[in-house]
Parts: sequence; structure tokens; C-alpha cells
Amino acid sequence: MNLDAMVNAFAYPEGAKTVTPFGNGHINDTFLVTAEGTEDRYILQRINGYVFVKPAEVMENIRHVTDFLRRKITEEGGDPRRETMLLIPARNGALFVTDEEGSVWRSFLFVPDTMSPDLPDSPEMLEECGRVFGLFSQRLLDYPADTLYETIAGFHDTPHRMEQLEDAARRNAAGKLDTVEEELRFARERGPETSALLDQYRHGILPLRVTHNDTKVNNILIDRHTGKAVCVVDLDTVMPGLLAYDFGDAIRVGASTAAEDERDLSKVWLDLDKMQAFARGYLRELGPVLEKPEILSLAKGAWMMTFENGIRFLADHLNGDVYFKIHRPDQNLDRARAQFALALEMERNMARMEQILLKLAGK
Ligand code: GN1
Ligand code: MG
Repeated sequence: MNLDAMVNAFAYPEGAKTVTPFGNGHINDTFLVTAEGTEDRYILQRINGYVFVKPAEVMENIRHVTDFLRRKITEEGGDPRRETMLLIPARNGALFVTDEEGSVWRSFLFVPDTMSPDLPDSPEMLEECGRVFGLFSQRLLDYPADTLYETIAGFHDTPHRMEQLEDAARRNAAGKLDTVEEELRFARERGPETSALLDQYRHGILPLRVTHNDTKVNNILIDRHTGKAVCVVDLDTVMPGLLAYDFGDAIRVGASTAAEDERDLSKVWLDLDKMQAFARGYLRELGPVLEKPEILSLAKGAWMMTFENGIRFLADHLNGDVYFKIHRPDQNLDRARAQFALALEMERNMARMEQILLKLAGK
């Protein structure tokens, strides 16, 4: 891969550039580009071709959704260069560039003076995270969800994720099956629960929405000076989906007392105060417009996304760590165990979560 050639392929101002690795996502490779003679900086990213097999569709989704958001933000008097991602086209006007190895690259304007903590711990920051994800969904309520590509088929189809886990166990590619019996049993016992949200959708109880689908709280940029959440990033998985996925994935990370890969499971708890702080912000805009079943589905979503990430990490561990980047041996197993511990906590606290949600939404 020739990084300089990629930098030169995008419509950046002329002049010398410096490129440095940036961020800690599990999927794409990210760089920060600084250019001489401009205050602007740029994010340059190689899209993971193993994960995203149709990158052109990913980029189309992002373009349509960010254009739509930018119009709304401008109408509302917001700052369109800070509050949604701005794609920087290639010199030839294209949305992305393909390198000689077939990898797809794209670029965004960097939003300065922001941070994206992995585990925001103050209630104010969590409420801000909730508010900006809620606002993202609220602004997209009138976007026709079914016009977006489903860029990863069955991304949050949890029964399908169970099948993928069973495939991984059958193939046992990394030879680790014997060591994960307990985790597999935990997953299999819960198999029947995994269709709960999709069943409600199929019965017309839950509506299809435009969803982000990867709402880890570190996918939010927070203004360093004001502490206000500014922008939702990492739009690769924007697709039709259920709000429960977005709320749920944010709670999975944001309301946990420990990191996603914590090895000491005695540290992994669901912090209901954090959950409440996030939900307060999330429901500020959305609460009044959602019906009661959709509000209630958010609690189930927290469980579903936590369990689903657990089975995805476990499957990847069995497959030999081909999907999620790891930084130490058995990290995907550690991630799976921590997710299962948290999912169990959520099972015990389901009624409390539902009460909190209904109260905040005034239902
Ligand atoms: C991946 O790219 P990143 O790190 O924000 C993954 C999510 C998982 C998450 C687990 C496209 O997100 O689905 O929940 O890791 N993204 C994709 O940390 O699979
Ligand atoms: Mg990310």
C-alpha cells in the first residue's frame, strides 16, 4: 500500500502533507492528514474489505445520509462542518479511491477540538452521548429507511449470528473448541431469546428506522472545551434497522463499569445510573415521538446487542481472529466473556431498565 499515493488521490489543498495513524477502531485503518497552508485536517481511511464486501454501497449510504443531515443541521442553524461528517472527494470527484491491492480508501474532514473517550464516566457526558445519538435518529425519522443499502446482510439479525457461531464451532478452525464449552453453553441456552426483536418487527410492532448500528460511545465526538457532544461518526453501518440496536449498543459500552475486554469479570457490572443518564439524553428528542412498545424495546436492545457482540467475539475466537483486530492472544475470548457477564446483569435488571425508560419518556 502506498500511503503517499492515496494522500495525493484526494482533493486536499496543494502543499506538503504529514500522515499519522489515528484512533482505535476494530475494523478499518485510520490516518490523520495534516496539510501545509490550511488549518483543516483530514481523516484518511482504508475500508476493511473483509468486513465490507460492497464498499461502494457503504459510501453511497454515507453520502446520502450525511447530505440529508447537513441540510437539517443548516436549517436548524447548526454548524454543518462540525455536526456531521463531510466527505472529501477524490481529485477525480469520486467518493472513494481503490488502490493497487483493491482496497478502498475514503476521506473526511477532521473535526478539531474534540475527543472520543472509550468509557465516558461522568453522567453529564453520558447524557450528552445519549442526546447526540437521539438527535441523529430523530433527524433521520423522515428519511426513507428502505432506500438505503443493507451493506452487511443480517448485521443485527441475532439468530443469524447464532448460526454463524454454530458454524464456527463446527469448523473449529483455530482448534479452540474444547476450551470454550462453558461460553458455548451460555450462548446456546439463550438461543430462543435472540429472535425477540425481529419477531416484534415482523409483527408490525416495531418500525423500521434509519439506524447507525455501531453506536459504541467512542463513535461520538465530544467538544474538548464545552463537553457537548458534537457529531456522530463511523457511519459505515448506517442501514435500515431498529432503534433498539442503536440504543442497545450504546448501553452495552456506555453503561458498563468495565472495558469491553475486561478480564476480571468481578468488575463487569451494569451501572443503572449511567444507563439512566444516557437514556435521559437519548429520549429528550425521541421520547415524545416513540410509541410505548418501541420505548420498551430499547431495554431488550441493550441485552440483545450485548449478547450478540458476545457471540460474535466468541465466533471470531473460534475462527482464529479473522474479523476483529486483536492486540493480545485470546482477546476475543476475553471480550466474549465480558459481554456475557454484562448480558447476565442485564437479564437481572431488565424490569428496572424498562421502568427507567418508561418514566423518562413519560409513558
Ligand atoms: C466494530 O469499528 P468499530 O470498532 O467501531 C464492529 C461492531 C462491534 C464493535 C465491537 C462493522 O466496531 O459491530 O460492535 O467492533 N463493527 C463492524 O467493539 O463489525
Ligand atoms: Mg468505530
